[in-house]
Amino acid sequence: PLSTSERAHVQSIWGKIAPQVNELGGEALERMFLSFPQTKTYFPHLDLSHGSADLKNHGGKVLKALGNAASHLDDLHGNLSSLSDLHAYNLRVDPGNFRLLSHIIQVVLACHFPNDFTAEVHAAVDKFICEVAAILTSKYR
Ligand code: ZNH
Repeated sequence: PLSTSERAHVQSIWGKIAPQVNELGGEALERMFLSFPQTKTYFPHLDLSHGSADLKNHGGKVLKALGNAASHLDDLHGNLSSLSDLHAYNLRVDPGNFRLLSHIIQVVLACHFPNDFTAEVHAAVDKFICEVAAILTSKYR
């Protein structure tokens, strides 16, 4: 679980992300698809071209879900329960891809918030996304 200061770091950086989830989320997806092309296989139905509305829309959903989780750190399992079902039973995303997305989100934060994304905030965000990913992949079998 996250310590008190890790929680504060996660919540403060998510306060900066919240007003621009579609832009930042779209950029994260675009970077993920370029750096790790195998992740594109889950999105044959979306327009993955640079700056597309689909990228922003889906990227926004992912970052919003993380922001929502960041404000429910005492009940992450409850907060993520339906998303966990979706990823395990419907989407069947290879669990390894969560590490890739986590890495990419951190690159986006480093680019956009160079002053706020200190080593400590970085470590807290990494731990947070790792906990979320563990929950989203916990129902796989
Ligand atoms: Zn996921 C979906 C979140 C990861 C793939 N996702 C989704 C959604 C959300 C999310 C919110 C929406 C839902 C609804 O609509 O209801 N994810 C998320 C998160 C994470 C993730 C938070 C981490 C952290 N995913 C992921 C990965 C992948 C994915 C890694 C791969 C690569 N997702 C996905 C898909 C989908 C989703 C495919 C579906 C889409 C559509 O729309 O179709």
